[in-house]
Amino acid sequence: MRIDRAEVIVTSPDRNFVTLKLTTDDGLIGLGDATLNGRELAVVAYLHEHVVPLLIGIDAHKIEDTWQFLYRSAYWRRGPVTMAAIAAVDVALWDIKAKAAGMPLYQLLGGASRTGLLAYGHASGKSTSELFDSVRKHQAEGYKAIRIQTGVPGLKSIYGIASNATLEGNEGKRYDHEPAQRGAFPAEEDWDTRSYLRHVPTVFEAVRNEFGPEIPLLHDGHHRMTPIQAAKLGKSLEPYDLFWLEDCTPAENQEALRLVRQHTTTPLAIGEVFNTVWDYQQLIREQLFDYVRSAVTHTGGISALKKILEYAAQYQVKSGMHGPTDISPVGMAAAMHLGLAIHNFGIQEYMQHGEKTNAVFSQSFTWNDGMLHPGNKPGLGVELDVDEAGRYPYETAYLPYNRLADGTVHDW
Ligand code: KDG
Ligand code: MG
Repeated sequence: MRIDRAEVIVTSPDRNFVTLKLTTDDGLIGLGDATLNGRELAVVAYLHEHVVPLLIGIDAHKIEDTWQFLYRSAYWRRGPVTMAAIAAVDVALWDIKAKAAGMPLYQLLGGASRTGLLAYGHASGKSTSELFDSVRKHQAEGYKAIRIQTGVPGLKSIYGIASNATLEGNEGKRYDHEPAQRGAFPAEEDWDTRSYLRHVPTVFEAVRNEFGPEIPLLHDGHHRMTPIQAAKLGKSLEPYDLFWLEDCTPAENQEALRLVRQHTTTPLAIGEVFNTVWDYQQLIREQLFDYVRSAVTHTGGISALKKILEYAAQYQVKSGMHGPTDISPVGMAAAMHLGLAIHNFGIQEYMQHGEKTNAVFSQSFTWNDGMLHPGNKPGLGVELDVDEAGRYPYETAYLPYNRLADGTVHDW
């Protein structure tokens, strides 16, 4: 069974997605997600110029060998572009192998370790009443775990608030349900850490008073704090029993979490911008955090993320795979198959794609009573309608960036 055709498909139904489609000489199709939000075309070029030509004629069964070949033969290792490209090949090959076996992919990864995957959604509001409405809406949709993001007095726009899109100047720019916006230049947002640190605990207190102690609540700090600021936030959120505090410090400094850890028992999650096990090495070995945030799409695929999660399991660190709308339905399906099979599953982020996206990618996963399941079709369970994809050409879009009141660029 050899790779006969490799195509890179770019489509922008509700937002941009990059998909690798491999076809074998006996007609099996494998899909892999290579979407890197705001830098999509860099991965397209990497795949087109440097990966696709190497794939034609390879034995589609050789998943590990192909992974090692793409990683080591490039010499220039790691990095989000390289690892998203390798991930797409890896996932497409797993899709093909599972189809050839006539099994849903999770069976090849060891079989189901649970009946479904607990998922969390994104509730947000500029004001507390808007936030409460959003929590209720998520509960009505079945979510049993909810991320809480809130507006901060004095700040015009802030990460994670769906209604940022209605701000003056942002009309019509937002697309899908997350912060990237169509347009030729990143939108500017504002930031003030002291106001944020003062406000967030009051919001969690209000949410606990309104919705009770049971519901798992999460929060994303989105890389904005220094270690001591993050320690302070973690400590002040302890009474509200968070499931996790995510990306409290910039992710590239692994040592930052040592200080945070010394001060707080609030569980920590990090890693959505990581791309190899090397980014996690110290964090896992020193048990400096609790949840691995990597997506299959950004971490070299199922083969590589499975190894990271198996390493993490030795230290009681669990999965919390990244699942915003910039992970395509193909990437989400890969996450669900892996999450179902591993022992140390923690929680899955699940934001839900829009109707146009679901028309391009038909999917077999189920969403029942707050739990996801990848379904039982052979392979990943996702099909790409190429004609439908062709109706939505790529559109330039960027994530926003932050400036402080004095004009200094800050982490976003
Ligand atoms: O592309 C960037 C988004 O995926 C990111 O901002 C979403 O932080 C995020 C999350 O936790 O979902
Ligand atoms: Mg995040």
